Amino acid sequence: MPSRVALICGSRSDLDALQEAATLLDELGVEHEVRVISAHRAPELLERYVAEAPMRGVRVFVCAAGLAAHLAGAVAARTASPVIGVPMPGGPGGGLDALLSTVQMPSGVPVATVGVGMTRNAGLLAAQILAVSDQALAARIATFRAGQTRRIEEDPTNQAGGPPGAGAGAAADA
Ligand code: RP5
Repeated sequence: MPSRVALICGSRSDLDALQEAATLLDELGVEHEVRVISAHRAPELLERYVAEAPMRGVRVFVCAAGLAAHLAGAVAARTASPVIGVPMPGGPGGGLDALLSTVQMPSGVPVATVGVGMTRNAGLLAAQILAVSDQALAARIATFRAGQTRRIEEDPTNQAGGPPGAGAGAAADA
């Protein structure tokens, strides 16, 4: 199946965190591909990747990067497809540095920015964007959301299954 979401990070050091977005997309049945491409160390590769990914079916880009986090902005400069930025922690600003680098885009080139390190939310937002024109996916997301609500309602102290929505099968167990 062709990839519908591109998950890109700026360094191998971001990869484990980005995997949480991949896991969420797996749970929702959304095809995706993962790449490590530094906007600073490999700008030409990034340029080629952004140009070619839509031909494989990619419709949304998720970009996770820390420090001077220009990855999402560099991708957004090269595509009119939706770009979701994930500022990564680890820099001297504890992620605030990356947050500002990611979110403060100039007028005309938006990046939808999620919270610091919130790769899972980025995956969910990517799925929600695709679901605007995919009723079956919209139904799976509704099931996912109902599941995390139900788990809270059934266990008000929220002890049983970890954080709401966490864990394999979250989309399927509602
Ligand atoms: C950014 O700088 C990366 O996205 C990563 O979050 C951070 C550190 O990268 P490495 O020095 O670990 O490759 O470009």
